[in-house]
Amino acid sequence: MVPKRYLVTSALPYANGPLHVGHLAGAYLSADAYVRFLRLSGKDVVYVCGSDEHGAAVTIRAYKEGRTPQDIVDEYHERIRKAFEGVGMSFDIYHRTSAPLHHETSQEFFRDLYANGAFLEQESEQYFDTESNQFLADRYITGTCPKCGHLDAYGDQCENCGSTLSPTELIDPRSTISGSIPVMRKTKHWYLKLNEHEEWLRRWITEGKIDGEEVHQASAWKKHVVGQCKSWLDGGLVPRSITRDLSWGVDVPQEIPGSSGKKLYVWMDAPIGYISATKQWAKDNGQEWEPYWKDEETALVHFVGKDNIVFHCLIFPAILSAKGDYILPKNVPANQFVNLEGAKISTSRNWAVWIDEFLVDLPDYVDSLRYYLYKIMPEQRDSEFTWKGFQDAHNNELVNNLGNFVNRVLVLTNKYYEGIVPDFDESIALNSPADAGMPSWHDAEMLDLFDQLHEMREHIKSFDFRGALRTLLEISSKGNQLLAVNEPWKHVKEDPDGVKVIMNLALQYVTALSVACRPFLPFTSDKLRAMLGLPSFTDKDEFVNLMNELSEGANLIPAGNQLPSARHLFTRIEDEVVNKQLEKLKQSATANNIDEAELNQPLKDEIVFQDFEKLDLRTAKILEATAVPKTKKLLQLKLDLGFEQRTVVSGIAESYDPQSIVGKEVVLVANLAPRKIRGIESQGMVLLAENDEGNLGFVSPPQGWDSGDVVK
Ligand code: B3M
Ligand code: ZN
Repeated sequence: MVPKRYLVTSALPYANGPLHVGHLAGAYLSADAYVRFLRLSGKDVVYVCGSDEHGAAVTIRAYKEGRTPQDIVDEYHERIRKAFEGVGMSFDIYHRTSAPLHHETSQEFFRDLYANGAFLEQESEQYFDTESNQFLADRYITGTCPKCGHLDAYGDQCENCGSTLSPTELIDPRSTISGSIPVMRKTKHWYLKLNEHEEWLRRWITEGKIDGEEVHQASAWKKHVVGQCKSWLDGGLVPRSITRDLSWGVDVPQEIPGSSGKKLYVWMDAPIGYISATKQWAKDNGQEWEPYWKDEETALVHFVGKDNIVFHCLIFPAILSAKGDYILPKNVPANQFVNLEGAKISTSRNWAVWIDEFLVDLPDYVDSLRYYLYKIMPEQRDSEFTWKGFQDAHNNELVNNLGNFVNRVLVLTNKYYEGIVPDFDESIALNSPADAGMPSWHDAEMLDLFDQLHEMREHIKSFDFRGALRTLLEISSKGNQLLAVNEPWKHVKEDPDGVKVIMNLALQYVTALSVACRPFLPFTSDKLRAMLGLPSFTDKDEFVNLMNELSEGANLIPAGNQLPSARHLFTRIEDEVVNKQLEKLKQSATANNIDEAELNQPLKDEIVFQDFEKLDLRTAKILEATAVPKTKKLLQLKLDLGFEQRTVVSGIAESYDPQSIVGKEVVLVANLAPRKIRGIESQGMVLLAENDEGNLGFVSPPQGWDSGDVVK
């Protein structure tokens, strides 16, 4: 069933620190492309987000800086809001959970769940900090992780091994507030009876069904999302505490006995922040909020990072179900994490690319940052941000592909036709007169464009933004190829009519790109529209119109349209720009004791299986090993492949004594083109692993296998 409307959310960032590229690549840019595309497709969509202002991290920072929590959230709410604005996030509202409307909405949820018996009341012993005079839960207490020994595990989670913990499990616990050793004190809290939701949640997650009726397409959920939920469900859901003894947060409604000094646990109120934001949006825009949260014909989609999966797939749905008459999400397409130059992004250790700094240092490259983050988006597995990767993606794909195509078309249109889109004679556009009545090759190319845009649309609908971006660039590559094959600059004199067909078609391609790039590169889209002398967008229906015009064979940009003078879409990023950023990171590493050893080798760009298939790897045995004269690092090896022998030069002299490796079984890249090394023809390459200290070790096949066996 096609949804009547969409309500899209992105995780509410904690208002206790600035935004970095990991945030954007996690819960935000994917949602922005999705929402922009829905709007361009004429859909009724509301996109809500806002600051999550009650987390422990806010009060801990306030305590450490001698400020109030309100001070902290006021500063970071504004900084985060501005950073999102700077990178073109198209929220319909960016709200905040310290707003009274949010407190009212959260308390309404609490009252209703309390009244309908969704909570368990339980007294328990909890750690108490006698110095700061407060109970310690979640991030207020740290200690050694009982599962992995990590010294700074939190009371609710170990960031090192990802385990969910409770404060009493910590070894050598200490208060994050005062550093003191806490004591145990009795206290009463309310617990969401999550165990009572286990069965329906399991069917909802794994089958997409409620009471036997399909409510979402389970197969469209990412495997790692379902996997994480199933491991929680298989472990058995237990009642989960949803209140805390805190001074900052949403009050437990005061009429409830024992509520004094009690606040809602941040993960109880934060997801309700999506609802209060929708209410505020409706108020601001004279709309009704309830259809977006209560009508089964609404598609609710939560975009989050992988550390928020359980809260959005199990806990919040249980709260919505217990509240009654709310819809559940159709999908939670969570992303994994982005690392930075080989190490985990860390706010506390200033190991990040901060968005507000990026906007100051590289204000003209926001779309380049968006492009690169879509390109490396951690949709199925963690990925790596490197400044070199950013520079290459910009220079090789945006400048050399998209920018180059657009510039050639505009320059040639200005040169041949004074910037006026040429009309053309359909009969010229036929492959031959015999084809009269058949679609001209101009039409055929336009239909091909339709197919590519349809493919991009399917990628976006299945939350495959990397695939959609690849398709977008394929359209631009096709445009470059169109010019390279037909070489209008060579034929414009002797075949002016034929060149008009080519240039008109190329201008249709550029126009299509001005629409299709908008979900990803909104600023570039605006520039392209201006360069084509076309109106900018209202962000409504443009993609629908584009596909209708293409399917009807209509022109996207009319003949006679006047283009302004051509200008470049992108400018290259030079090495010194990137080196300056790398220098900043190096200083941060020094200042925060992030040593080289921690910076494991960043992953290279993703390849496809066809790339791997080109390699021919074989097992081999070392018959002889001798040092290469006048070198410190090189050994000359004679290898037996079973069916032949090879000479290979390998840089392992500092890791191995030659005699010690005779007879060793290794893996050889057997189809590597031979190359001369110090005058010796090396016929292949032996696979070696390098550790953090730079030592090299052979990658060996299973013991005693024949030489020449294929390694897959
Ligand atoms: N404030 C952000 C995080 O866990 C958290 C998300 C709330 S979404 C309702 O990174
Ligand atoms: Zn751990």
